[in-house]
Amino acid sequence: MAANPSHLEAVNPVVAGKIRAKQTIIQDKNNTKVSGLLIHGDAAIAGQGIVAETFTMSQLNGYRIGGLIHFIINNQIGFTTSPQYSRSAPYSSEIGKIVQSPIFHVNGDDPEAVVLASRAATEFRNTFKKDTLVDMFCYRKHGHNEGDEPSFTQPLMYQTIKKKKTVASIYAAKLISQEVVNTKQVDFIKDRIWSDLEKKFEKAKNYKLKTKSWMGGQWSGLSLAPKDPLRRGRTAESEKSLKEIGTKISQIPKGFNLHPKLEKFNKSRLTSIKSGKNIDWSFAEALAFGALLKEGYRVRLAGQDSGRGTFSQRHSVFYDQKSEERYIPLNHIAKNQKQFEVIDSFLSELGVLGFEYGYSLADPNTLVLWEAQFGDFANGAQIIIDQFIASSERKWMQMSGLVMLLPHGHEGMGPEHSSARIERFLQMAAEDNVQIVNCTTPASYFHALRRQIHRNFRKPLIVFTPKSTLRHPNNVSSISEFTGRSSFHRLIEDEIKNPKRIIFCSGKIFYELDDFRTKNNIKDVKIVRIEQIYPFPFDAIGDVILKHKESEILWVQEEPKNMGAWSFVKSRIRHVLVKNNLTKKVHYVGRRPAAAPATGISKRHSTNQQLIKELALKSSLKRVIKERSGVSFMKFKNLPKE
Ligand SMILES: Cc1ncc(C[n+]2csc(CCOP(=O)(O)OP(=O)(O)O)c2C)c(N)n1
Repeated sequence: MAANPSHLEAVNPVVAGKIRAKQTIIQDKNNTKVSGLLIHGDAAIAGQGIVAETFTMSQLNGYRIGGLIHFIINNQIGFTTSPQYSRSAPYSSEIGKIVQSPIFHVNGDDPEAVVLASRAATEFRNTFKKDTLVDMFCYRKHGHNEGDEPSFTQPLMYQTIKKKKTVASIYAAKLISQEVVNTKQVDFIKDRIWSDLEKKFEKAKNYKLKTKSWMGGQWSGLSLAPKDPLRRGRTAESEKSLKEIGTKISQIPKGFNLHPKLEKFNKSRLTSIKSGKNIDWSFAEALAFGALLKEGYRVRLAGQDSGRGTFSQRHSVFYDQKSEERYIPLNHIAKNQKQFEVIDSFLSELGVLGFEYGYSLADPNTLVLWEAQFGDFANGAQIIIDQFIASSERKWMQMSGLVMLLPHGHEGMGPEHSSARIERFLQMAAEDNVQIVNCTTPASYFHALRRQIHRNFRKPLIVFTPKSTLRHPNNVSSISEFTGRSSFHRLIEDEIKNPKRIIFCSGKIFYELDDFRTKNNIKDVKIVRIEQIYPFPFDAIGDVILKHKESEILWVQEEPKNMGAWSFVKSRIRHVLVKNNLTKKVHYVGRRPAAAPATGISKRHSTNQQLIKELALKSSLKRVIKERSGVSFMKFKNLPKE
């Protein structure tokens, strides 16, 4: 039984994902050993878009599970709403037709017919490996809940229902008339069922949650997260192994017609792995995946166009230019390696994220990642984020090691495609429910990914990922940052000693600030990158602040003031200051509050970006304080030249 939130139908793709994982674990290639049953209401199945998404995925590579059985308890009403207001189609089951599913309409007053229809549906699913539906026409005896008065809204229907005999008594009368049972036997069966239910009801009152009982099967050996804030895990990999992986994934089989640009791509990867220098973001990701596969963990990455990568950065699948044959280098690194499954998902966020979340529940030993094309599209999956990812450990003791990759950053591309809504993820973070990182180096990302598997607990990981800075010349790591005693660090501090000012920031703005600092030969401003924003690294930030008690402290972000991490970090940095008896403040530098995440005018974007850098690195504290509501180039008469 899947844990099911109140949001009707949201559980559908979660169930499908769980089934896919279970089938993969036991190598149920024909989908004969694991299947699922979804129970729907007639209003919900007709109304909720996630139903269509779950049907759409049912026949796709990467999502196929050999069909689900859908059972509609069609009581011909949705809370107080009649069918004519619930759907435009004649039947609530119409949605099944998008994959030509057979649909069995059956009278709920006839239990034998219901059993027959259900058996036929099951047999069809098992034979043809496709979704099937049973649409059981019935009625709801009382209101939506026991206290509701149904005749406020459906008076005629409820006059009829009141007069109707129950299904049990109709069926009992039929069986008695056929001399299959007698009245005494019917009463005996009824009593037995009632007393069984009563006993279980009483037992449920004393049910105590046992952590252990949730940690069985695939989860055995795992436990709840420790209090230790570092939680590093052993994530480094030997240089020899990384070189082996890096070399293997940058090669193609003989006779494979690789795109000429990808020959260069491979060549450059070979050069960097050989020299141990300039390992970029996507290469670091491939190395993280490769190391896990070699160690015996599966990796499953799904997202729109994830195989190639939205920014043409990943190229985890090569296509023969003559035959279009696919070659996935990560599946050719070692003899006993596990499988890398990379899926160009269909165009869904809600259903797809639900599926991957479900997968992660059933298999904690696969690194499961969902990638948004751009981070802002994650809001299409908000129900899965709120109802499952953020809250499921607290609500249901259900852990998940799911990774969400969300491209984020202001690059003058306009209000769309700029923001993964960092602020929303931070707002939902509490009680150690998720991990939110904004890595600024390939090695930091490498360790964050490997940490997901190499610790004995699981927590969802939200990663804000780069776009233009995928190729920033400084966004590279050396092999020593992946090997030996290297690990994930929640903060990255630069070498500046005795700074007049400390800038705390997170993510891609670091590179712009750093470039500006170098260009302007600024030597007294320290930049500290918060790589992990949640759980918030209070201790590490305290260490930096205490080392430089006299320094001014700024928070710098490129997002508008009502967005980004500011509203989350300000009270936390203040807390660190107060705790250490420091009376100074943390000051804001960034854009002023805005309705849309970014401007649609590229020039305005770059001017504001420039103002942020100037204010953060060159201006006096007095000026910073004056601009505390955020920069906006509209206010400046003499615009700086671009
Ligand atoms: C996504 C979502 N929207 C609204 C609700 C509130 N709600 C709960 S039950 C219900 C009616 C459901 O009707 P139907 O699907 O026919 O199922 P029934 O309760 O009749 O079995 C509604 C609107 C909800 N739980 N989930």
